[in-house]
Amino acid sequence: MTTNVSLEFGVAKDKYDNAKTPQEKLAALLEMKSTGPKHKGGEALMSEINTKIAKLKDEMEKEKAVAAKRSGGNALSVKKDGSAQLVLVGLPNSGKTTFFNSLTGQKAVVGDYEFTTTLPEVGMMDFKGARIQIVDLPALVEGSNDGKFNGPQILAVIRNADALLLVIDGRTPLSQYAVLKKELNAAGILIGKHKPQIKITNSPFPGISIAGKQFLKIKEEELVDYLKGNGMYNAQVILREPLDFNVLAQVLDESIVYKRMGIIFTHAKPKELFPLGEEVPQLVVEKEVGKEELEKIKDALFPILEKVYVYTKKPGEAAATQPLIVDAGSTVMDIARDVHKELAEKVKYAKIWGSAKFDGQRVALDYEIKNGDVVEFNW
Ligand SMILES: Nc1nc2c(ncn2[C@@H]2O[C@H](COP(=O)(O)OP(=O)(O)OP(=O)(O)O)[C@@H](O)[C@H]2O)c(=O)[nH]1
Ligand SMILES: [Mg+2]
Repeated sequence: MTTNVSLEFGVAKDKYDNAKTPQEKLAALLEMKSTGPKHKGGEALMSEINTKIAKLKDEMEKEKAVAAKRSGGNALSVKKDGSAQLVLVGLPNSGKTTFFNSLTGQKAVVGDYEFTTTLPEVGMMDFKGARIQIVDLPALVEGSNDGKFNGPQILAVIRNADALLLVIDGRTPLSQYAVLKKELNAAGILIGKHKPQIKITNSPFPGISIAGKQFLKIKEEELVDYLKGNGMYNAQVILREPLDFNVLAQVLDESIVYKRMGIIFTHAKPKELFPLGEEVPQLVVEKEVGKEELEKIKDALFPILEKVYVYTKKPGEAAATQPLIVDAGSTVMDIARDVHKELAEKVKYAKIWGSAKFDGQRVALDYEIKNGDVVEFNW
């Protein structure tokens, strides 16, 4: 390498020469690539760097696959850990790994070329002292569901997630969102909505009974015919939201899953946000997220997990400093069960600081806990 190079390039080259791990080597090479000579005389050098990057990535991928095989798993599968799992989903180069690094404090490799990430990266996000697992995935593309670029394996991880973060380049938000939605829907993953509040179950009693008929958007006979057409002659239908043929087909399709989501816009603020309602937080993030901003982002994203955080306490002692993360809608009893079977057996009532009318208010075991509550178990 005899070409005249910049100071920054020299620093990057030093890093490369001293790199110990393949990750460090790759990071240094990428830095060399971005600071290297752009003039004609530098072409040979740049091509040498590109070859090294390609080779290294290849080796790293093989190594990861071998490690995964040894541990008995599929290289693209992810073991759940922490209180909940949030998965990053996006097109190539949208900024998934950059945001993953912000959330987890990790230094996974970021690159200005497509498919930098070829295998899932897993990290932990600290949330008020509790741990939430973040998974950075290889990109989805048009055709993922048909098998392109490990699409089916990536979609399998998404299907299993507690909630999704769509990472979208704010410069082309509509087209990016359209591709993601299409691929997810094709894989039976419906985004941004709850499972419909509709239950259709086989019943031991003859005939088809329907509760909540005011929600029927099709004729009652049509519903009955449809169910019979699907082999359900004895069934119980409970409607708590509008039912048309479309929803009916979704409810009966057991392969469909529903995922709550948030949207992260990178690179630029989009002209306007998507009309998705308050249920879907939409945030614009910078490449470098400041500490304060990061806490705001975490608070804004937490609700999509449909969990609440609570601090448990014993009488006469201080409250725990780390919260417990439990399903939204959990009662005092649910939380006692989460803590210990024994506690669930002996607890008689709780005192609540936070959502109760006054601090230390005594509540029954079916009291529903809200975010940030302190719960003191008494027996
Ligand atoms: N200006 C700007 N650049 C960003 C932002 N987020 C990421 N980038 C840049 O966009 C490029 C791609 O970032 P990555 O984080 O590697 O994107 P990715 O979605 O993980 O890409 P793949 O792993 O290839 O799918 C890099 O050059 C990043 O530095 C952002 O918010 N603003
Ligand atoms: Mg990536």
